[in-house]
Amino acid sequence: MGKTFQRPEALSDAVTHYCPGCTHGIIHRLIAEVIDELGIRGRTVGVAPVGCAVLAYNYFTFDFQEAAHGRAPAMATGIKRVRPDLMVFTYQGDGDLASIGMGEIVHAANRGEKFTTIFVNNAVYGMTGGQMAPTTMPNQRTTTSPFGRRVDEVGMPIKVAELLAALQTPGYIVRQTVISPKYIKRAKRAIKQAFTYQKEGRCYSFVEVVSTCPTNWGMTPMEAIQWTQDTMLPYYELGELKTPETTD
Ligand SMILES: Cc1ncc(C[n+]2csc(CCOP(=O)(O)OP(=O)(O)O)c2C)c(N)n1
Ligand code: SF4
Repeated sequence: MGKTFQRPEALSDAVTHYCPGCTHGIIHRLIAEVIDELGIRGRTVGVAPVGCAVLAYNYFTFDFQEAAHGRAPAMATGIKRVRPDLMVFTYQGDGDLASIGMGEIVHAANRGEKFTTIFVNNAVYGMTGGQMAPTTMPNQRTTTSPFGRRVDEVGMPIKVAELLAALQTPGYIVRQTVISPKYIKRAKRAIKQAFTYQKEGRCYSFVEVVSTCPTNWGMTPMEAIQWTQDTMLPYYELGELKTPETTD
């Protein structure tokens, strides 16, 4: 009997260090499936962040680089400009991308660099113990906002996808999530579309994935999924914000 479900070739068989209920692993799998389906494993380079995905290079079977915190877009720019034949993507959390790395991502998108970003928005700094991030929800308790995020003091959470979609440069900007099979299928379609635009040399592509961090949210995996659904998704609306067709 043939196997109907197996590990993608682009995913290694290493056991990940991610916490139970963390969605980083699902996103890794989707990226690996897309890379297999597009037949690009031999010419793909990922750029790993500083954050919980810092060890991402252990989990894939293609080349990876490690960037300093927030600097993955600069490294991806260099790789892609020197080797435009390669498929290059950055994998970044919201602390990495939307805080210290905000300038990097805005300028890379605005220059229309022909790489792809997978942006994992879990509303906190996961790796360092759950501090408030630019994406933390109003009133959300974190280790640095023990009484909840005060929007009168620090403003509303930044919607990075909307921010990038406002740029005039053509690009593909989309937000999805992976909290249920229905959403996982849509997230995979978005990742595949992003890589396809890159393969065609069309534009910069950005896939935000609304994600969970049960450990730092102080929730069970199921509670984290429910909280994402009830609290994050009404604010971080899913769907395509921009396609190259609408700006070409
Ligand atoms: C220049 C620099 N500043 C700060 C840090 C500390 N640091 C490491 S990971 C991290 C936050 C990561 O959070 P996020 O990017 O949201 O990813 P997650 O861990 O949630 O996946 C921070 C602040 C660092 N390593 N380097
Ligand atoms: S701390 Fe949060 S983001 Fe990091 S592996 Fe654990 S659940 Fe995932």
